[in-house]
Parts: sequence; C-alpha cells; structure tokens
Amino acid sequence: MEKLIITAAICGAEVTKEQNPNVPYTVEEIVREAKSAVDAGAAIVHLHVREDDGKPTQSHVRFQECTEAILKECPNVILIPSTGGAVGMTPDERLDSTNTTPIPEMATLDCGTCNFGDEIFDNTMPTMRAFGKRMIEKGIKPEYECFEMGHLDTILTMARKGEVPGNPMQFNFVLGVPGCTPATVDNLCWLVNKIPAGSTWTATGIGRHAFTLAAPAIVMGGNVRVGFEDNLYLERGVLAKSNGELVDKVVRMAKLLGRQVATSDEAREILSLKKR
Ligand code: KMH
Ligand code: ZN
Repeated sequence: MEKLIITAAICGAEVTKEQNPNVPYTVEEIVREAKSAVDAGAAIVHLHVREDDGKPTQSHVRFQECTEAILKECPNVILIPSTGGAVGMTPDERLDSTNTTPIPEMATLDCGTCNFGDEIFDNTMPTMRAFGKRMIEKGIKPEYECFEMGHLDTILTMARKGEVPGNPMQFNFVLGVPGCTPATVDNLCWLVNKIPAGSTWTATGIGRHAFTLAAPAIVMGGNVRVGFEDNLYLERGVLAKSNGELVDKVVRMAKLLGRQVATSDEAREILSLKKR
C-alpha cells in the first residue's frame, strides 16, 4: 500500500472564530495553522483565504500573500487553493485563486451543484467546463471534489470528453455535508469502486464524521483530509486547538493501523506532480 497522504483544510470559507477561536483569518494566523498541520504530518494544505475580518475572498492578491508566507515557513508543502470559494461567489471570482505566480501545482475542481446546508453550491456544466479548460491550459492538476454520488459520473464523463484533465485523476470524496451524500463506509466503497485504475483518492468526513471516515480510508489505501474547514472538534465536546491537533490524530490512527505517512515529496510522486 502507498503511504498515506494527509491533507489539512486549515481555514475553509464557512467556519468562524465564534465557533472555534482558532479558525485563522489573518495571514499570520493562516501561516500558524499551516505550519502546525505540516509539523504534525500533513503533506498538503488545502487553502481558502480570508480578509482580516474573516470575510472569505478568492482574490489572487490575498492568495499570493498567504502562499508566499506559508512557503517561507513550509517550503516543501503542496498547496491546493480552492476554486470553490464560498457559496454565492461567481465562477470568475472563484477562479482568481489560480492566478498566483507561480501557478499552483493543484487546485480543487468541484464536480456538480448540490445543497450545502441551507444554501446551494452552484457548479453548472458551463462553470465546470470553464474551470477544466483553465486547468488544462495552465497545467494545474485538479483535485476533483465530489459531494454527491452523481458528481463522480459527471466528472468521469467530462474527462472522457477531454473537458477536464484526465488520468491520473485525484478525487476527494467529501461526505457528510448537510444535504449531500452521507459519510458512510458503504457510500465511500461505492465511490472508490468506480474510479479509473491509476487514480488516487482522499476521504473527507464532515463534522462528527471526520475520523469515522478517516479510519476506513486509511485501511482501504486512500488518503485523508481533516481540518477546521471540515470539523472543529478533536473529539466530542472538545474544540481542536489547532489544525495540527487534528492532523496528529490521523497520524496516530495511521500508526495504530500500520500505515506510514507520506512527506510532501512522497505525495508529489504518488500524485504524479512536478514541483514548480
Ligand atoms: N466552501 C464550499 C462552498 C472547494 O474548496 O473547492 C466549497 C468548497 C469546495 O470549499
Ligand atoms: Zn474547500
């Protein structure tokens, strides 16, 4: 089995300091959280950024500032900027996160429209085609985020048509968002059984499912994402003090289950990435 790639989704666009005071907003806070995650064993940081007051932004200027500051502290980490942004942002606004220099090695590509709590996360076919075209042109490897079972079929069809980058594909099955596919082992197996040979995949369990989905992913040979974007608690009733604490829990689970953890360079090899 390949080594386990741990991704830390350190910030997100929806969670707030009111829910957990350790959620980062400023550049300094974002760097602090990225470093805590990488020091604990994360090979990848999935990045959203905020204005100092916590408002989510996709501005490439802010992404540039945060990226440079993170890379100063964690020069080897793989950064996956979000192109999902926050619910309600326009496609053009969302894609601005990929306009940094150098362009990112990877970026998320969300694979369909879905309910997102009380809101709708809009990813129409034209939007996804535009994102796919941009990533093909710029040589950015997508992390295909599937929130619903049908998202997988949608993106595989688009890849067959050449509308988005194809093999080797990296999927992130984000399960347990209220209104979307539940975070069950059954659903995870259904998805994993349908991905093309040579693909890689990550499981992200939302809220109380963070670690119950991490465990099957570790033993099934997948990868794991945790972080404040997905879950604010280390265990029931105990707020996590940092993203590092959440990553450390996955590292300890992997050790118990006999799976080694990948460095960022090992993750690049597993994901067929070239460092920029
Ligand atoms: N903030 C969510 C609405 C992504 O990063 O690509 C979407 C999201 C997905 O976080
Ligand atoms: Zn995200």
